[in-house]
Amino acid sequence: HPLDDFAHGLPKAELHIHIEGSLEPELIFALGQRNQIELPYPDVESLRAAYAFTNLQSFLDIYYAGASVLITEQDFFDMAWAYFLRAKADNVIHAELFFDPQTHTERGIGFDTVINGLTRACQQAREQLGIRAELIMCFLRHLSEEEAFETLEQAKPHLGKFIGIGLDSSEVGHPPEKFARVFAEARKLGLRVVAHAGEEGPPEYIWSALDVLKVERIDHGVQSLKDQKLVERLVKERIPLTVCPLSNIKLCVFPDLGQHNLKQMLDLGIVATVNSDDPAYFGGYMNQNFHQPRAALDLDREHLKQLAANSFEASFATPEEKRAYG
Ligand code: ES4
Ligand code: ZN
Repeated sequence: HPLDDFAHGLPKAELHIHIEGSLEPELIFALGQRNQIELPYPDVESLRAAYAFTNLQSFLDIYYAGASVLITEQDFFDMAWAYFLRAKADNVIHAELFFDPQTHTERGIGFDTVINGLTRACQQAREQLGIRAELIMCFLRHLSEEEAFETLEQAKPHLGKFIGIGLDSSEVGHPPEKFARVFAEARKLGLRVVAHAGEEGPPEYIWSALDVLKVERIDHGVQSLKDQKLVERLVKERIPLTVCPLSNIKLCVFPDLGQHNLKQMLDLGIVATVNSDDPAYFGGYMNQNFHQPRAALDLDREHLKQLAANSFEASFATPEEKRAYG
């Protein structure tokens, strides 16, 4: 479709990608072999066949298992580099990558190993691909506040290597307020702040992410349209939502793309962006997250232009970088 060529050609920023969710089954098996790690699946095909999710938790169980093959700094580099090559092919010129240090430190992998491998890939992406790449460290919300504080301590020697913090993993039952104090400390350190909210959880979690954690963007936020007052606030304050259409379908947040609320968001004036979330698990990188909703929701040229423009507005690029992006 000509509009898909148009969307493909637009320079874009990707703001919601879990780098561990870019680990393709082929790379999981290659790293498993390199590190002599037994996987509970005999081959790539049977692993891929297990990617049939019913909700967020059913996905997270497999996602954490996949990440168990990551051992060395080179493994983290290789994972991120494979993502940057895909991003380049989709005309992503700015990327803010989530990483989950606790998924690795819990298995005895050093915080330094994780962040140094990822940082080297980000540097190489700038130098060789012209992609401005930044890291955002996420706390796992199913773990305790104390464990989040320990992770922030481990991160302090690396403050120049990541621009902000986020909050991910199992949402329902783990409201933003649980992390009020650790987010306050991170803000004092000058870090940017985002959180997943309103993916499966209620609009109340979006309110508390804004009012208690004082986040600058909401990751997902698709439940916000249930709350008229919240919509008014998102529009008025230009609070961006990093929406992940294919993710929402794979995790059964919406029954199909034709029922996704992305187009409504744009028509209401919400600063919505499109992102891939965990592309190796959800069936597509950035451009697929433009093409499939474009077809299912009959998005027009203006919607697509707005999504690309929103991605830069919502990004943590500096004002100078934003000017350079046009
Ligand atoms: C995630 Cl889709 C999603 N939601 C919450 N946490 C996550 N971690 C990785 N993908
Ligand atoms: Zn996510």
